[in-house]
Amino acid sequence: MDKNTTLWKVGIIGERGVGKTSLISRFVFGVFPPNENEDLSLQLVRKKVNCTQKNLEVLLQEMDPSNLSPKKIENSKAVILVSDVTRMASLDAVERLGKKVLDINPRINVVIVGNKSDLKYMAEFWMEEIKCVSEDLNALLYGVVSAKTGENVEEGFTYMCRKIVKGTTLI
Ligand SMILES: Nc1nc2c(ncn2[C@@H]2O[C@H](COP(=O)(O)OP(=O)(O)OP(=O)(O)O)[C@@H](O)[C@H]2O)c(=O)[nH]1
Ligand SMILES: [Mg+2]
Repeated sequence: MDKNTTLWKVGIIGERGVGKTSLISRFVFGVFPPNENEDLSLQLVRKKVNCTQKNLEVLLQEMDPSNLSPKKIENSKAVILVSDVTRMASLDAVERLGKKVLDINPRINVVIVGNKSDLKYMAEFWMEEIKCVSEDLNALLYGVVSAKTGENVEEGFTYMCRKIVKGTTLI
């Protein structure tokens, strides 16, 4: 990494099975389901982001919601709170986890996504409900995504980084 590169740690948090690993795999490697030989949940995964103003790379880390590490959250630039649109309880968990994260690091950028948008016909919630939670948590960005089809995944990550860059004067 050259000295002009900025590296941001980004935590991925959400209840069991919402698709955290799948989103990382889709974004970083462009594949779904994740390669069985690579346990992404144990690794920090790095990826360049196409952001005009900066050489920017993100270091993604899936975090265990039952054992959030204050140190990791303090060191993260952003957190992506993931829910599964087919399970309302997973959005309630996002609200709860988001508050915990913000207690630890009030300056962290919060992004809220409802994953599995390809299962829209089974959805228990959609944009309206995600918007409510995102207002409560003062989120930078929210939306529905699908690790399976790739809908909004690359765009969402890129847009998140561009928004953070715009709002950041010093890194
Ligand atoms: N239909 C659909 N299924 C998905 C999507 N993303 C993940 N899944 C499925 O949901 C299940 C859980 O996905 P994971 O990526 O392992 O979820 P996780 O949040 O990392 O799970 P834990 O690490 O166990 O907490 C798997 O069966 C995936 O194939 C999606 O966008 N659409
Ligand atoms: Mg996982």
